[in-house]
Amino acid sequence: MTALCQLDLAHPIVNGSGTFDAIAARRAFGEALLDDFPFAAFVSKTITVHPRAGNPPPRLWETPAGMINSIGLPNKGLERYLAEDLPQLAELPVPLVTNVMGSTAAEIATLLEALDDRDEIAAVELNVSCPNITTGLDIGADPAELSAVLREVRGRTAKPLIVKLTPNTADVAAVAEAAEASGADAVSLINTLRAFAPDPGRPGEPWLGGGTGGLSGPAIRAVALAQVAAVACRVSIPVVGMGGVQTGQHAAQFLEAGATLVGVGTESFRDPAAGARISRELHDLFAKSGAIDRSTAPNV
Ligand code: RRO
Repeated sequence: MTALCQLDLAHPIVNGSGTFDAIAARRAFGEALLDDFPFAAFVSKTITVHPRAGNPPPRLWETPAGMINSIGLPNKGLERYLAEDLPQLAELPVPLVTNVMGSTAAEIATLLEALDDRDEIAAVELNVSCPNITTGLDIGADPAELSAVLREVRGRTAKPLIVKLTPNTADVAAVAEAAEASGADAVSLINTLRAFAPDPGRPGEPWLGGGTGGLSGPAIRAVALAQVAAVACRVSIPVVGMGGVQTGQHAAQFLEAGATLVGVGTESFRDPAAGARISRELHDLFAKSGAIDRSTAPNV
């Protein structure tokens, strides 16, 4: 067993928010999905107070070792998430983490309050790191800004609060320290790295409808490992590490860097069962090496 913020988890592999649609997967794979669910906890895609259409297409660009997305937070909004998605997500055989984003402290407070009395939700992840939309408030890039927002909203929920940090900042460890000091129970990182894909047919113009996007996949794994290690040695709250994880060995590298849980993101687009495979590989790796089995040992 692994533990994160009082949640007992069967193993340390979770999904990165927005990279696995459990409702669509259940439609496609039926009850088999529930029998062998790929993740130890399920993190929802980001929801906002009001519905959002997302960015105009194209929304994806493939790079040599990853992809750039500019999805732009399309979601049905808080009210319809609670009414339509939550009952379905509550049927998953693992704890549910709901990911939220707001462009003001007031919006975030509204989201946290609305989720607080829903027993189906085990924890909340606050996304302060989306590089794809212009909110006018890059709260996750600056320690003081993040502290101010967290101090204003932290009391609005009794649930464990995971803050998903942005990698697009000068000193991610300083931001993580600010999150811990302002009431975060855990931090998760990294989100996508801000990136640009030129349109091959229109020199100087962006391919993506949203202009810039976020780079994910194997291309960012080395950056993610450096940021996770930098954060893990500066905070005492648990760290959920992710970025380009494709194998059990990659997951082990994140645990060795100080993560308590490991997120799988882009790899699930290629193989929807990647989470289950990676957790098996991780388990086998530790069993074979004789090292402390951090995939089953009690943790933080
Ligand atoms: O929706 C998106 O475009 C998006 C989000 Br909210 C995020 O957190 N990270 C990302 O790469 N894309």
